[in-house]
Amino acid sequence: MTGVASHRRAAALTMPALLGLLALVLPLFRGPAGMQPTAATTMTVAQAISSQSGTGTVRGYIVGQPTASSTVLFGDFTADTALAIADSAGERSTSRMLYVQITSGYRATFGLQSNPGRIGALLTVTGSLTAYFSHPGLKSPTAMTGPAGDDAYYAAAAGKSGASLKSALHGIISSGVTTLSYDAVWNALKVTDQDPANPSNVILVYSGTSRSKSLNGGDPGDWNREHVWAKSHGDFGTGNGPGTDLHHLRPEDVHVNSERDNKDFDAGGTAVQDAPGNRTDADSWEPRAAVKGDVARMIFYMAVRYEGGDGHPDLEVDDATGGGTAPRLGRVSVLLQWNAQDPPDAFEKKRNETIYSTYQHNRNPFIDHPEWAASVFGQDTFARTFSSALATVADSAAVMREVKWRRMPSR
Ligand SMILES: [Ca+2]
Ligand SMILES: [Ca+2]
Repeated sequence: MTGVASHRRAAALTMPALLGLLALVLPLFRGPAGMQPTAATTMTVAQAISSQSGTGTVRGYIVGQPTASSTVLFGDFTADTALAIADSAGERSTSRMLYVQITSGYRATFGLQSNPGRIGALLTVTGSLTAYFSHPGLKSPTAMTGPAGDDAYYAAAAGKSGASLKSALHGIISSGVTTLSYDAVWNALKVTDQDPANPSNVILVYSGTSRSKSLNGGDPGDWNREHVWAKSHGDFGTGNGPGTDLHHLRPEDVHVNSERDNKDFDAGGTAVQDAPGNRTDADSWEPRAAVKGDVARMIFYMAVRYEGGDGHPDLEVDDATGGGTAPRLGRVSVLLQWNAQDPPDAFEKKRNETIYSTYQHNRNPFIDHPEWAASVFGQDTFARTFSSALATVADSAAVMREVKWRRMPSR
């Protein structure tokens, strides 16, 4: 009991202190205000490659770590000193990449060895357009910023953790939101879930299949609109709101969608025949490895976005399966593991960006900051579970004392 309490106190003290320090230090990394670029001068990576002189501001997707003129690491990063950016998040050809030097002040924030989750994220960088690793490059950066999600958007969450972080994020992702009709979701999914390798198709979330966008519907072989947060868990239906929120709606095969039904998420079960890598049993569904984290982050988003008080139920995670129609979805302990196992990839980040810029104008904070999931749902959920277990034990003890007390006089 003492151990848990002191652990919570330590976490509560150190997280805000660390984040507060970051908030103080981060602005220093951006260089003097006079050197901030104007948006009008921002170049694409292709423009920067063909214009290797003077200084410039370039925006592109982080694709890897260059180690030689024609070698870029796409994983297992070995240093924080260099980045490759491209106009497409899935670029693999080094001839279409710009190599960016990361000087010491930017390494902790942007280096890939320390921040592998930055792969696929947008980077805006200002510096000297000159060869680096004998390749078109940008050196001596004077400003580096991440996607819109990084800075201004999350300002109200700076320095917060646990319940206060959750509350700040709820405010951020619930303001200025455009809600879609359920009918509009069809066309939106054709954009957000487009197959990067085939613009005529969408990728089905659980099965991983690439299927024609035009096969949307309710017949066998069609894809339809899967509510990853099953809509019966809170019974929110398909009116504008949680039932039409693109952050948890995904294309899925009609049959696979009905197999998942309204099951909670948990590990285990038997293999799902037409959705390789997925498993299911009577009360739970385990998605394929490549989308385990995506599923977790969608559920975390829903629990933070919907807090009641706006005509919609307060959706919350719990650590159970088979919870029925209560506005709860589990199991949070497994979802936290999946979030850590399967960090946000380029597809998921681009999807978040598209929902933000084109449709709903709000973001999934756990795609931008997967580390926030443990702060919001980890120690707090654990502490809640623990304190309710302790309360139960205390209640039982009180009942026992009362039973004894009442029995005493009669004897
Ligand atoms: Ca994934
Ligand atoms: Ca909630």
